[in-house]
Amino acid sequence: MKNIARLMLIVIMLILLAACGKKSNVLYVFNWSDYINPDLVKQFEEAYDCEVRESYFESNENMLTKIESSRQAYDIIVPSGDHVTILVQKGLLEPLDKSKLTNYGNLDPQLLLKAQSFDPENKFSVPYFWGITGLMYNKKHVPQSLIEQKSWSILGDDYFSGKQKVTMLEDAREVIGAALIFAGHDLNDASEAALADAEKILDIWDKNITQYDSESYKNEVADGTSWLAQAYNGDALQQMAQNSDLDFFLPVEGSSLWMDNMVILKSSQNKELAYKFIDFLLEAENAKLNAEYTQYPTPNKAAYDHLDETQKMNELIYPSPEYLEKCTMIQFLGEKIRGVDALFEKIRLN
Ligand code: SPD
Repeated sequence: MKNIARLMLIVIMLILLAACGKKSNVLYVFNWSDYINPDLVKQFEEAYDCEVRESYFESNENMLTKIESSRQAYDIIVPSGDHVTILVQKGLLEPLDKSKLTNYGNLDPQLLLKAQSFDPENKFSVPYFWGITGLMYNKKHVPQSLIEQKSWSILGDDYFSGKQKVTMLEDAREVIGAALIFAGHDLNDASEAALADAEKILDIWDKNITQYDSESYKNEVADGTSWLAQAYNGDALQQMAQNSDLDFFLPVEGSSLWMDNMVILKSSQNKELAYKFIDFLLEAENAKLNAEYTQYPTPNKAAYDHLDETQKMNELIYPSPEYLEKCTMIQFLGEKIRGVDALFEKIRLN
């Protein structure tokens, strides 16, 4: 009996010790993977004596499903613009108290204006990074002659036929968007006629596509598992920094533009800490370190001004105004998204 009591005492002491070791001030952040400089997270934890628990998603759609179905109370999430609108309409976001964001003024006013297309008045979201989508390839496997045209058409090239070496993103708006652009339509055109044209193109490309994926593609082009992949620019540049066999281009026909944003969920249990985290990432030097790490274009003007010239001059990160003219921001489509999603499902499953 005595032994049992002693054992129970030891167990209770161990539980208490474990609890003491844990931080009670925890911030739950739900973000895209490889999208934050880990040193900044550590610095924030030290400065605010807290723990940041990060979890990751690979598509806006998966993020939304998780937010709506999981019992995990996230504090901050990082949706793309069209999904900010969806989350606002669902009543899931906290209107921001900008007086708590002392570094908000560092954001580029022109980009804040652009963000109003999905968040009028910039009421619920803080731009985190923007970006552009293109094609990453492995030079060891894709001959230069195929790249010269710099066209989306490479996705359907016979060179890849039967080889299972091409991937596209697990992102309906990006996949359908690329086909719409290639067919000469606006990226946000979800009319029946435009989607029918996109489908014809996707039927050709899909013969070469081995998977629609937004996570493993990064390493797979690097290790030769695949040779060509539709890719977000920062993801590609992160890989290129480690592997000189890799390269990336922006298709001549134009591409998609998007903006990912920090938002606080209404259900957040730790809003004060969430504001501190967002403000910390908005601070100029921190935003600069974050941009250097992720290789994505920053909407933080104060950070941009202090970036290294090589970064600022890199047109794969900050494309020329002429190229940007050919690009379109992914917009919220309302009910019309059903047609886009249905086509993506059809292509993926056939
Ligand atoms: N690894 C970070 C990827 C961020 C991509 N977000 C943009 C999605 C737009 N369709």
